[in-house]
Amino acid sequence: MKIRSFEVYILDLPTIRPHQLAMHTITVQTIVVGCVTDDEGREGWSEVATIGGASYGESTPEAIKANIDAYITPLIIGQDPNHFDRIMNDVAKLVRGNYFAKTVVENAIIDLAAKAKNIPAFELFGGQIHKSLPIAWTLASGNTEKDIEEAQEMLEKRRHNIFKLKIGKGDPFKNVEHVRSIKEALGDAARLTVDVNQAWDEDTSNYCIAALEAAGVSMVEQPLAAWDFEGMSRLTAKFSVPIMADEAATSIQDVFRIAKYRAGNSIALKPCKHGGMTQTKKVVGIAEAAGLGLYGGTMIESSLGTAACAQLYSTVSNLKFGTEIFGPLLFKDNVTVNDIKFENFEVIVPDGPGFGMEIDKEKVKHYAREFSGKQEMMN
Ligand code: MUC
Ligand code: MG
Repeated sequence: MKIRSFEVYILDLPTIRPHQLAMHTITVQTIVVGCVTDDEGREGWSEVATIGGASYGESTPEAIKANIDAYITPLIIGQDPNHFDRIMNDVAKLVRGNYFAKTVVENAIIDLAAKAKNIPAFELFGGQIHKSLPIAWTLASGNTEKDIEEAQEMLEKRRHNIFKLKIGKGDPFKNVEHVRSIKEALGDAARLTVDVNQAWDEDTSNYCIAALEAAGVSMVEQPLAAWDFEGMSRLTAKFSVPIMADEAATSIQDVFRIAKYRAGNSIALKPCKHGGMTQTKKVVGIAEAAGLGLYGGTMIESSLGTAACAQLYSTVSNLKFGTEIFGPLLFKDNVTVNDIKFENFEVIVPDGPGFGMEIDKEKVKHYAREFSGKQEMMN
């Protein structure tokens, strides 16, 4: 079994409503889809999502595709997909950083290797511990009344009872009032967390986190800039509400530093940030050893990327904060034939071969940028 080709597509998927973060409002989400083929004609598919071009992180969709095409694909052609860890170790010797690009590549190879064995990918990571996982929804319409209505609808439908509020954009003090109003309206029926996406300085954080704690918020994600480990450390020591590292928690070395200096007492996992599934399991190990709480994070992937995250998170024994892999529910359309199921406040982990998803090539074609010149697999 040998890798024959690797193709990368950039897709733009419209969302059902604007999704407002500190640095960008998503109306169309850009995902990067990878397809690996082997010499027997099998395929493996993968996806990572990016937010707001270069405004959220350094890995833009265009750079992910360019770096895979130019630097990673030549290293993996002819390799045996079953040895994905060895392949990615070899890639790491010649390609620095580029975690999102490495995730596209490793995930597609894993999907292929698992499908060839006719097993779900989680079997390659120790097997499934959870068949379903608690699932948060992000309220990010930018309007308090709309957010309350949306949350009440989710509670009634028994789809979500954990809500994350994106509060990095605009006046921090008004945003704290926004959180307080939502908490008052929902009461004990829901758990509320907030994500600041690096938008505050330490003084603002000191004031606002105290107010959020008093309002009954149950977790504060990335209040300070990703580089500010010392500030995160001081906030973690000062407050009893859990402080989560997200943008700061990328490489396994960064996560080790967070653990060592307690620059946050919990970690948002995202395979794309860490460089793939194998690296994510190492992050889990560091966090477990250091007693850090874990969260099954998202970059707002569509059904394909969400399935991969769900499968990996299902192998983690304790996700203290549950997951937020709601991406497929925010898109008007998805790129797989089958959908991810959400019921009873949980996401059901797909358990078919590979990531358990069947790709819809017509949809990939439809949403892909610059389709001309695509290779035979898409015909
Ligand atoms: C982030 O920063 O966590 C996850 C959920 C959401 O609404 O935005 C993302 C990114
Ligand atoms: Mg976050």
